[in-house]
Amino acid sequence: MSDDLAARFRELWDEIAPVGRDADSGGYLRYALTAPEIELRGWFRAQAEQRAMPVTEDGNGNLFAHWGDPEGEDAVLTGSHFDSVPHGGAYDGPLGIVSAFLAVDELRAAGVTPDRPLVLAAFVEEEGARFGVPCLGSRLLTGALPPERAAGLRDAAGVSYAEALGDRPAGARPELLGRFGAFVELHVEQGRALVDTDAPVAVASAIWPHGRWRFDVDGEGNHAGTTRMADRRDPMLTYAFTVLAANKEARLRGAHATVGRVSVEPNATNAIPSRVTGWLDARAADPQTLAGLVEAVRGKLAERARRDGTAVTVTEESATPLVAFDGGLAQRLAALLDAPVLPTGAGHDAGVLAGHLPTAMLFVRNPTGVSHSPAEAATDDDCAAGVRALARVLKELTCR
Ligand code: HGY
Ligand code: MN
Ligand code: MN
Repeated sequence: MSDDLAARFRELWDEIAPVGRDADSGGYLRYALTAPEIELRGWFRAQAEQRAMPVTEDGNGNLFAHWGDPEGEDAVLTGSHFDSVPHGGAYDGPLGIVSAFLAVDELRAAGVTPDRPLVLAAFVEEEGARFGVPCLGSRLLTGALPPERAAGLRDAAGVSYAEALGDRPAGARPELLGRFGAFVELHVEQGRALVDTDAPVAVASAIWPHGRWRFDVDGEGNHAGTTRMADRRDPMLTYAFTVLAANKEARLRGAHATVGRVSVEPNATNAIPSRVTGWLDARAADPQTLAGLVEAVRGKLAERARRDGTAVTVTEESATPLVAFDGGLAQRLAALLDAPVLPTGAGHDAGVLAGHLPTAMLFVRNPTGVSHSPAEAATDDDCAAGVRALARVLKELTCR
């Protein structure tokens, strides 16, 4: 059935491509449990139904489609997420779900009958773009995040996660997690690691440790025109200096630091801000470097606040330790696919599940090397190669 796989990929892809796409930027606004993502969840259910795959939910907002007994043990899980960052790319997340459905088609067309249940997952709020904690669905499922913390998370409009979930009973589901024997997530590559290679698919070795730190800087709101420069306690200065310091400290360490989100109160052109809030996204190849980076930035922030006469509060919003994927599994899949093995600085639900079951990731080449942006891309041929690779891996893992 593989001969027209690229065409079948494009056909299925075009069903979801318009959902949640912003006409101006071309990026996606698919926030967890909002209309576009709910529409994609409906698409997921329809695709599962077309394949006679019953769908279950885990109470946390995660969806599962089952090939085999939904209560069956030692299942192989595959899938990814639908949600996006604001104006994100098309492939980050949905590629892993669309590819999983097509991989099921490939296996069935080849007459494969798995000896283990095969489960497709759509994890909720992987980006943390609405409620602020990434991999919220997989963290709840695994117990990495207590439901009471999730219930209190609020989006920009003040809607809590509990309200967004409706009457679902969020919380750890060890009995469900215990039924999974392995997890494989296919994902678009989010850097340039495959751009200059002839490999359309790679296997992941690790995810860099990373985290998010919110820093609130409080100063004295005042009039832009009547307040002397010497009399100001301007939090925007403390914030601006911290952004520059984070950039420098990251470069010194070969790490990554980003401040991509800021909020200003009262956010008026002719008013000195009373509060500026920034969010630091920090990542490094190892935990020691990451800790050193964050410590250095916190120190620079405090030092500058003293100079500016501002007050600073730093809150760790999420932290993800180094994820070293199951080395034996990664090597086994790399040999099976004749694919390179590479680390990533991007977080994934696979990084959360890896702490609970043998987990692997497949990356599909992204010719732009750009992600979390409308410029994110993948060719239909490479996506078809990804489906073939995923089908081979799922056959390898589900057939004894
Ligand atoms: O932020 C990340 O690394 C992922 O895309 N959620
Ligand atoms: Mn992402
Ligand atoms: Mn992703």
